[in-house]
Amino acid sequence: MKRLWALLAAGASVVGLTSLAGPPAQAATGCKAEYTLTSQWEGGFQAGVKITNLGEPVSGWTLEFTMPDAGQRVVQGWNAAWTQSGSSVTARGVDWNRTLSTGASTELGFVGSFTGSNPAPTSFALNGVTCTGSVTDPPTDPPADGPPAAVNGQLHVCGVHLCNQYDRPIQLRGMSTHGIQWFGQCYGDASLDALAQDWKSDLLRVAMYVQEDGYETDPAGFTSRVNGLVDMAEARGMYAVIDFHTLTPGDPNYNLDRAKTFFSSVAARNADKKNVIYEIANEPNGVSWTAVKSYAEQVIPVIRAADPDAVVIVGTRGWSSLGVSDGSNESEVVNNPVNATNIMYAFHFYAASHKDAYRAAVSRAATKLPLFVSEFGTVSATGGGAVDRASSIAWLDLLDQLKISYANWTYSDADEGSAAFKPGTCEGSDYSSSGVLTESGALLKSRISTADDFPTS
Ligand code: IDC
Repeated sequence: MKRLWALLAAGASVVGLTSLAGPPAQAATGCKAEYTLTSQWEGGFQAGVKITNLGEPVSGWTLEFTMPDAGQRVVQGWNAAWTQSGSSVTARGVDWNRTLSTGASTELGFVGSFTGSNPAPTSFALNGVTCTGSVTDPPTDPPADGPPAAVNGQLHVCGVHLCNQYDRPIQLRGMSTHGIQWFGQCYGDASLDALAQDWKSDLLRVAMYVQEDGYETDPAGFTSRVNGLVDMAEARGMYAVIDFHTLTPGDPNYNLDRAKTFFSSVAARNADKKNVIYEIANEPNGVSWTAVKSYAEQVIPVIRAADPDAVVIVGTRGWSSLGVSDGSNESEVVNNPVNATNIMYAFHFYAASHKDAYRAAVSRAATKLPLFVSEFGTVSATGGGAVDRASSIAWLDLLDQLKISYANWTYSDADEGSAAFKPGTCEGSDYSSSGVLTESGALLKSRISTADDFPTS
């Protein structure tokens, strides 16, 4: 009481007293903060902060640091609750990383904006204790080495995220094939080498149309082509999304028996692989969510029976728009989810057609549903027309911020704006020079080839 009185006499505020009366904050006696600028573009950047607790164990922490330039702002962060006041940034630990034993580390990140220069932040402090480890210290752990599927291993859904074998959220960034019935010549060794090595793609989505001269015309042949592409992706350390590319008709139940036959076969054949993700219906359309859910609840058990631990992506109403393109929204899924675990919901968009209202739906839905953008285009929903750069970049920034995995339509030389390569490219063997890329291809290659953030502990 004497001490409190002394504080009051010294002018301590009621707020100060309230915090004194609350649970004592456990102060770390030392810490290290490592800041990495992972990418930067005009007016924006992405950064990671690794904090290591060098003091007593803490169960609840707050990291503070200062942005040196007045124009630097945290736009959105992850793995912590982020706030900014003036130049001072605060990140508070979240449920799964709030406990840090002595010597333990956790990695946070954020997307920021800047107007002037973009210097590294200073004055890192953990629970009020200055982190004396210099921000320029070399990282104690070398960056994850090796191809994406090797580093991350078997994936699973954790909360609303896709998690790797270390139970840490990751984002996969990659490309979708065009219809393999039409563009098979685009998926040989040379093009997949370029995708893995030059593009540093984490995944290949294999779009196997069911109609339009696809699977229904030759089930055994298409099953084997899909398996061949899964193997080619695996050999290059990439994940493979097996896309049962239903489109017309839009009711996936029309293909229910084909889906059961196809997925029981590919799931059994690929059960031991760690690089396979199953996408059971590309774009349901003209059909209710309950019909899609019913389809999913019949196909998923077939996959689980053969391959119990693989992630499954479920298409959503209105061309996988979470219902938005049908005048609905994500609540129909939130209120009536598919009765299965380890699943994600597909969200597709075409940047020139689908803008703020769709981005708002994704921002809302991402707090409640595990989302996977298994297809998107930089152009209009026809797959053609001009690249909408501003909308595409807004989308890609949002997906990066939310750690939502994506595949771009298409890694092909189709004569349409969404294709990454100029027409005729797949008749040759050069997939690497900048001259073969379209505007869309150049944009996606520049985004996908930046360093991944794959935690390994
Ligand atoms: C488009 C192709 C185009 C093809 C058409 C019909 O780009 O060459 O003629 O399909 O098969 C989707 C679909 C995807 C579409 C794409 C662009 O999943 O199959 O590809 N799109 O229209 N949903 C929204 C757009």
